[in-house]
Amino acid sequence: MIRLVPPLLILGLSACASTGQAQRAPAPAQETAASETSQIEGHDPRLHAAPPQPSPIASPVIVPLDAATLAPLPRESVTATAHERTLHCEGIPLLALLRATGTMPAEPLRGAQLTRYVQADARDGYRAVYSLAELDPTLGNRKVFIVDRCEGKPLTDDDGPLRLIAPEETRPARWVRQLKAITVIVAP
Ligand SMILES: Nc1nc2c(c(=O)[nH]1)N[C@H]1C(S)=C(S)[C@@H](COP(=O)(O)O)O[C@H]1N2
Ligand SMILES: [Mo]
Repeated sequence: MIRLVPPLLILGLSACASTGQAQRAPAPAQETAASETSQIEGHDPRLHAAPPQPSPIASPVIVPLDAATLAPLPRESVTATAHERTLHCEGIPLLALLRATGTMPAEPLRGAQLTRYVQADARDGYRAVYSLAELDPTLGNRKVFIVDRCEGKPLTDDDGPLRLIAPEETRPARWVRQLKAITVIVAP
């Protein structure tokens, strides 16, 4: 009976038993030569993308929200309706704050500037982002305000003292109450 087993199979079985590992058959000589050739072609350095360059724009940049920064900025009236309630508020365009602090260029955004966004953080941990491109008057041209008064009164502690309001938006989900920080970030 044992004489019927081919001698090569017996050799293979004994090799596995001695190392305890699966054995891999060597590739035929012709195949090895072909794959070596294609590897050399695939490593032509002229065909490689340039490595990522570090962003020339600082990130993250914390935008000051103190009275000294906000006081000289233009104030506007803001009327906004959400959840069937209309608010009459006063505040500063977010665009004006970003431009005054150098985080938004005066010219239309281009190139890497299109990857920047504004992160708004609230004291209760709520956060929302707006892209700079949304705010750019030549792109999204969306109005967002930092308000400090509504219905002729300063905001309550629950809402303020500062709140974001985007009057063009149907749902007030990004109208961040208890605004604590504004940070301009380049998308990683
Ligand atoms: N700080 C903070 N701002 C917030 C929220 C929040 O939970 N915390 N909720 C948002 C959502 S989802 C909505 S709908 C509105 C609710 O605003 P209102 O309480 O003035 O109606 O606030 C937004 N701003
Ligand atoms: Mo909401």
